[in-house]
Amino acid sequence: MTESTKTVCPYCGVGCGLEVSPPAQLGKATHRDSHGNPIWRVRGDKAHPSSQGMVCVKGATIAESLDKNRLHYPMVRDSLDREFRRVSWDEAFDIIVNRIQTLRLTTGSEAICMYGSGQFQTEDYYMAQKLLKGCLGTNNFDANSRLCMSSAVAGYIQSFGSDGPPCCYEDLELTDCAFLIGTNTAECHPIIFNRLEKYHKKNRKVKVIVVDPRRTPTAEAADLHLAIRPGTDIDLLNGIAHLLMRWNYIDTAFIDDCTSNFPAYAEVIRHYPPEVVARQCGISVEDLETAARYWGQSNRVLSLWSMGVNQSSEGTAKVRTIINLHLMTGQIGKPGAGPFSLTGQPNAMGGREAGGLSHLLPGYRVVKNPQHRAEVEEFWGLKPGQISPNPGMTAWDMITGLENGNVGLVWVAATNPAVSMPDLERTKKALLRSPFTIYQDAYYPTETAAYAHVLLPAAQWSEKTGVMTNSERMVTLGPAFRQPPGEAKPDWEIFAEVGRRLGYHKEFAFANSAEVYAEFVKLTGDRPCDMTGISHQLLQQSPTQWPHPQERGIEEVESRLSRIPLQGKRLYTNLRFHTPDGRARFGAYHSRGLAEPPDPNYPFVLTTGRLYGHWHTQTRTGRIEKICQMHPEPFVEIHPRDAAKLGITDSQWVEVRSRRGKARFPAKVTKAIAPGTVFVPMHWGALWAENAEANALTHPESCPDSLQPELKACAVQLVPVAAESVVTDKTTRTRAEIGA
Ligand SMILES: Nc1nc2c(c(=O)[nH]1)N[C@H]1C(S)=C(S)[C@@H](COP(=O)(O)OP(=O)(O)OC[C@H]3O[C@@H](n4cnc5c(=O)[nH]c(N)nc54)[C@H](O)[C@@H]3O)O[C@H]1N2
Ligand SMILES: Nc1nc2c(c(=O)[nH]1)N[C@H]1C(S)=C(S)[C@@H](COP(=O)(O)OP(=O)(O)OC[C@H]3O[C@@H](n4cnc5c(=O)[nH]c(N)nc54)[C@H](O)[C@@H]3O)O[C@H]1N2
Ligand code: SF4
Ligand SMILES: [Mo]
Repeated sequence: MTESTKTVCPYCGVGCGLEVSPPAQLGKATHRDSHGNPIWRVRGDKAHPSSQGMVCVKGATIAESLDKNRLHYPMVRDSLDREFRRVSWDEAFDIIVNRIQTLRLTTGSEAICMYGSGQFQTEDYYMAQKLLKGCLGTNNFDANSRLCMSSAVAGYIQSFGSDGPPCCYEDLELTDCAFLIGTNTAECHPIIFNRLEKYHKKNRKVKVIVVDPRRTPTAEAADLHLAIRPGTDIDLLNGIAHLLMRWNYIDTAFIDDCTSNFPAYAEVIRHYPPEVVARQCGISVEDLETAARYWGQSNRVLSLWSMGVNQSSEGTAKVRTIINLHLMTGQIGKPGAGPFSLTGQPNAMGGREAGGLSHLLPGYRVVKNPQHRAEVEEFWGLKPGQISPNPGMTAWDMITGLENGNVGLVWVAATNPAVSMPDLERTKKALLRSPFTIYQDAYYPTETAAYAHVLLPAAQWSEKTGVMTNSERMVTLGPAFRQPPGEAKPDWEIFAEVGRRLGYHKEFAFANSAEVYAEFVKLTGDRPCDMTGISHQLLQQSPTQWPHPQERGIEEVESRLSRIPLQGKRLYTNLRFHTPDGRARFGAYHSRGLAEPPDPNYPFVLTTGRLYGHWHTQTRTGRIEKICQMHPEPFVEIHPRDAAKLGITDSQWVEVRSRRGKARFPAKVTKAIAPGTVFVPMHWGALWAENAEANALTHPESCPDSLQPELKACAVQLVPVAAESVVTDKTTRTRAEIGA
């Protein structure tokens, strides 16, 4: 084969198009990794509408990670202190199905749960929903997206009556003012940042504002950087609103015709005068006024946000407070404007469409809505009442469920909770108590494998065919173009086989993922995320954005959805929303601050996040030389003033302690971090460094609406310690060595 394949990058939610060609091409030298394996060539797909040929270092090097440290065969063990033994798929399926049947007969399905991932393809997500929420009758399916964008989902639903980011990437090149809050776009959504940067450089009148306690590469490029204290976003946003109101930059016609609840909001923002807000946020009144002026004087304002907003105990309130600013100034439903949540994972959006959180059902439906449940039951051919009316366990509920004995089986797929969950000591203890853990991953070892009774080898990107949706609702097909290693199987096939063995033959009679997708899209008919016109066949021609109803149905569907236009790049262009009265709702929120504010014992706020080259828990990027050279070791960023007070010098070792645990890092003394705040990257789990886990320190306190944990802030103390070395010999360590 010499032809190239078009696909989508499996890392971040930008969703860049890639073009991949086989290692050996006639007349050209084969590119090999350090083990001599031939490496597929990757370049940007110039025809992809989202990325236009651009890629970042992660996408460009993805092929180098595909063959290293893969899990090849199903493995089982009776208890966590035993060694794994290789078994056939048949035996693994028998063991799993027996466990599930026993639990259904004894404790009931509510003791069964699955923790999945925004790195699933939509087909994987859909099969898992049908298996758990449909056939087993438990809503205990949650995904790592709970830790990622559930606040954005809750905020959109509360303000607009439905989930769904209303903007598109073209807006980056049409705006007059980009307001980036809680997002390090330059490192985490690099191609979105490139598009904005290029446009900003050419159009100096365009303003870029960045709100982040760190001076990130994103903040470096801004016209105005507001280095607010962590957890003061609502103060800032209400403070901007206060000034917009005072200076009469508000759009009264829009407020009157298209929104509700403005009076309650107006009452709240009255309490946020500039002097109070500036003090609270730790910024100057001038900077606050400049931000409000940039916003108020721009014809088109686009706000972008990600984890600095969502990962908060008031995450939903923060999202709604951003949306409020758009509503009060009429900045929505037009080119270059709108509240744009950037999704983190490559298919977090597909997960939302397929109902991949414990309170959702496929097609932007919710578990609590009786009509939604009835529609899905009927479609799946289940008896009425089969879908439980109760939202299932969230990711953190599964941990507490293990603690209190309510969970009898936990099935983890495409996520590495032994690194990425909050309060790791508690998480690991709970995992150790699990009666039965299935772990389905592409790589071995990972930190979570140490807690599994059954390991199932997953085929990953390049080895399975499926669909992903990016931040701008662009749907792209990722076709298989290589064989999976050993006996690895696509996630959806594993779920479907378990379904058949549980007796649901008809429900899981799919020959391929195109058939799975075809069934899934039918459930989106007449829904805000209507994609009934999309199929694998259509996507083979080109990626496409939703809404995308079947041609013949568009007008009919539009009229049923109160004439909300169902095609086009932007949502809400007719200024009608999915709420019962068609109006967008203002949310009226006072700032509540951090769940665990600093105090004399724990005087610093720790914030955590990402670096440009690494992806989360390093299962791929830790095996790519170029990336490891870029980011050789973990560190803690400390402001020079704080470092001087504690007698800490650059590169000196520091122990960071919270109420829950501790970790050690070399200090990076830098003005890039606000005084009183320290930053640690999340990428170094127990396999990759000694005691450098960010989540040894974090807490699980969550937003009451979205149930998303506040991974962005906890109180810590800093203690200088003697020098030592940190980075370990990668993947050769045993279970005992990683503390399992
Ligand atoms: N290179 C790389 N890119 C990625 C990923 C990766 O692992 N590596 N992961 C992907 C995923 S899943 C996600 S979710 C996204 C995350 O993308 P981002 O959200 O951009 O990344 P983070 O580094 O987690 O956090 C962003 C910023 O929030 C700031 N912050 C902390 N506390 C506060 C606060 O109280 N207020 C405000 N305004 N800001 C605050 C932090 O200082 C940090 O710079 O990245 C995606 N892209
Ligand atoms: N302190 C702190 N903690 C955080 C965050 C933070 O900002 N700070 N961010 C949170 C956020 S936003 C996120 S998204 C999470 C991410 O945290 P995780 O989800 O734990 O991170 P990953 O390393 O991406 O894990 C994905 C796993 O899926 C495997 N995999 C890849 N492809 C496939 C496939 O096709 N099938 C299967 N079965 N497996 C596959 C990979 O090998 C890897 O083990 O971390 C959260 N934790
Ligand atoms: S920006 Fe995101 S989607 Fe694009 S190449 Fe980089 S990691 Fe992949
Ligand atoms: Mo994420």
